[in-house]
Amino acid sequence: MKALVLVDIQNDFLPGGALAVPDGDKVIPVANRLQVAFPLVVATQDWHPANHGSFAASHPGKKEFDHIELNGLPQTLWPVHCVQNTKGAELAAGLSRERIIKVFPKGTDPGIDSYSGLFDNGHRKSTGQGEWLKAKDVTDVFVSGLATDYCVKFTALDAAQMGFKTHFIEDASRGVNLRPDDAAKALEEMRRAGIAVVQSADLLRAE
Ligand code: VGL
Ligand code: ZN
Repeated sequence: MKALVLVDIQNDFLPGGALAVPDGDKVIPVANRLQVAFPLVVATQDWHPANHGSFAASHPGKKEFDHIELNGLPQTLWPVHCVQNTKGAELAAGLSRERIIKVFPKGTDPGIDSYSGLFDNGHRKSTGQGEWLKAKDVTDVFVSGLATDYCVKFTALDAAQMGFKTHFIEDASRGVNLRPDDAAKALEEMRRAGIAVVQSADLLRAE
């Protein structure tokens, strides 16, 4: 059984959003085409409380994109984004919703970030997504969305670590690229972990 995992395709990660990913909106039509090619589609949703520890605003004297230690873990400080029950946290308006059978929120604990849709950054708590997919007899996970160099990469790495045959859909994803080569580096890191890099056309052709 194959599952499509749509990572954080939310307003705040689109151009004009609080933590805009360059060309982030370009993944929406690709994600919509892909959904019909999969028997199972799930999504993750970055879902932070307003005082989340990953926000620069939660640390007086610190600036956006500074690096700190948050409860023993390295943490990049982000602009306030994806605050629960705000417009910015909603899934992108253009994203088809009919086939998404479950949405997994993450990053809800103010004390720890969660780039991966499966575990928090300290691997202390599971979101339940990996276990849920296993219970549905999913063997192959296809990860796409925003952002390649953060939440997409860590979701794919955790899926591979949990034993799923994991695929990264390159053209259905975009990177933040705080440094210009971050997305390219993420791709290499995923490859080294045994994750297959594929294009949406390869998957749609097979239909
Ligand atoms: C993300 C930074 C902070 C992401 C989420 O979805 O890639 N990046 N929160
Ligand atoms: Zn976040």
